[in-house]
Amino acid sequence: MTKTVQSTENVCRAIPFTDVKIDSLFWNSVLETHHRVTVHTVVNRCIETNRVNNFIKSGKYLKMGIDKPLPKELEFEGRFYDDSDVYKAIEGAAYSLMQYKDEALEKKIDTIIDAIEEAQWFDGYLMTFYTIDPENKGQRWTDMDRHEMYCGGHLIEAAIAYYSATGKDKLLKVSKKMVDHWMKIFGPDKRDWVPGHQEVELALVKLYELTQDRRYLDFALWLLSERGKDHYVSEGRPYLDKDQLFYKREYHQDHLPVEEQSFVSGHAVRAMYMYTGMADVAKYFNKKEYMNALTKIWENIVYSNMYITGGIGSSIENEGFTEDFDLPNVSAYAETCAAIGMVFFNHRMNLLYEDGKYAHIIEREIYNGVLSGVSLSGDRFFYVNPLESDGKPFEEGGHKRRQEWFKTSCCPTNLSRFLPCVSEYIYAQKNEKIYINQYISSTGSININGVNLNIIQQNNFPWDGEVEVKLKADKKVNATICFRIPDWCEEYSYQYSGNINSPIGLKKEYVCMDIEINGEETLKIIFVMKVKKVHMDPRVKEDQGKIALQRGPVVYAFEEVDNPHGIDDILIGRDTQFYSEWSPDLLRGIVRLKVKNDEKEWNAIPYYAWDNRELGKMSVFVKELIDNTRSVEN
Ligand code: FUB
Ligand code: ZN
Repeated sequence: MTKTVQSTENVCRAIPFTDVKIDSLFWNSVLETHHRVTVHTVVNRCIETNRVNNFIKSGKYLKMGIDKPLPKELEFEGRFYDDSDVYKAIEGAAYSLMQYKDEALEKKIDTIIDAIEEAQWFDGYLMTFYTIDPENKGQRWTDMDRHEMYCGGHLIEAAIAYYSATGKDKLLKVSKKMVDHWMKIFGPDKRDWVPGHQEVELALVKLYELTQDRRYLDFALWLLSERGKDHYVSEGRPYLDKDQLFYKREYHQDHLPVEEQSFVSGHAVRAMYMYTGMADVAKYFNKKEYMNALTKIWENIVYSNMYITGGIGSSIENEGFTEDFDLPNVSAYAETCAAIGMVFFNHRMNLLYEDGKYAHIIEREIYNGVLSGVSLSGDRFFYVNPLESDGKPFEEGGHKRRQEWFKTSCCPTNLSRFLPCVSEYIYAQKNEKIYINQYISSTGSININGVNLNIIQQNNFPWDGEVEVKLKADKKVNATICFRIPDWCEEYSYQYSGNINSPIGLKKEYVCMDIEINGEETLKIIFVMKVKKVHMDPRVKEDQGKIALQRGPVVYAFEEVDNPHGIDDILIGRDTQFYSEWSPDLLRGIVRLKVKNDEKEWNAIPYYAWDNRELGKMSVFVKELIDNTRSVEN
């Protein structure tokens, strides 16, 4: 039965990042580094590591004729899903190009896109691994874990981004031809297919949004509906034992039909991308059963499977979830991509439910679990984000330090496409209701019933909780402005004047005010930012008797380099005093915490900034002096 696509006219939508200009001390430097360094770094590394070359070789081989023997010099190099990195690097470059002109970068991307086009088979198929890997060439669509649609999904996202940035549609045509090929083979009454690594679902929804061609939306829904029905076929990866967690059906969220899933499981990135796709599809098809499943899953993630940093997926074994409350610090996997996936998922949930509790998580991720993935220099990355490190060199069993690149480089390329869009998470709108979800100095251009409204936010987040919002409209207009009250904030106050009605109380984590904007109105909201001692749920064994420090949205860590007497004997109790100190020359400018106990003093830095200096121990959680610990002080 054909499902009706719901009108989205009256749904809450994000103000796109292209309509929001950030001007924030903190984010300006992150974004400037991203544009100056990260974007180029990941594009160049895709070139240097032969990822781009695989496309060039595939094009040459296709020209020779796929039935001809594969010459040695045209053989595939790397891992089977490496095409996806090239696509994500293009996507990141596209977003950067929307904000900064860079002819050389654009030219470079155009050349890569030419190579991608040439690597596409005449029938639309596109994946270099199955084109030129000597043992797998021509074996397309035989193993559902081999990421063909995962790579394809990233291609779609890159194509849309590049088209939006430049108006050039070559890659978009390639991706549509690829999807046409998929839809000829797979679908109701055709072959079954369960993508072993989800991603394609959310990408298809984006393609629908751009083209309004609902076949893409239907295909996304169909792919989701394939799960949990014993359709999955995979040889498995040869280097792992079949009994391992890796092979359980939870690994790729295929253990139950998606609407019956009620707890988080398996590989964290796969899971987050799938939930994001489900939320997208739920919006267009009003699928209540998906939304109910997502609500339960969300609670299971956030209350039982998430680190204080927003990191998720604690185990290296399956790059994902194990049992509830199993959140070890030293061996935390907490992949950067999974934290990014959490943002995607929570963003959709925030818009679907107009509930600030999802934006709380986005805030936690962007200042902690995501941002820790990239060095302050913009060219070194964490794939794994532990909450504690013994400071030993990797060769002696310690943690890997930030790396220039990885054999599997999903995280650097994901960061490259994520960061330039961070302003997408600041404002949302439903008719005349405006949500301020993130406190980032910026100007958002919003349209309310044909009236242009500029919302100008000024603050010094994440270091200071005072927020000023100016509303400037070109005609008289009524609006409701909703401020998210952050989950870390226990005390806040506001000031307003003019045509602003008193706020109604807190609802779904927002305080809303009705305003008649006649020219310009100003509001101020002050979130008291104190150092908070955070306990994890007592069922998290590793953190029993321990606490972490958080100030505003920023989680802190103790690094050996700031603590000449070491960090092993840090003890925090009721009499411990905390001092916050703005340190402009340290780690690109941070608020450093000084922690004092009688004669002893320790320094803590934001977790995201750790491992940017010399090797040493690090810990987010430290011992708590029990029975002496009830107050929170500044
Ligand atoms: O398999 C593709 C990507 O590589 C996954 O998302 C990451 O977890 C890593 O395994
Ligand atoms: Zn990753």
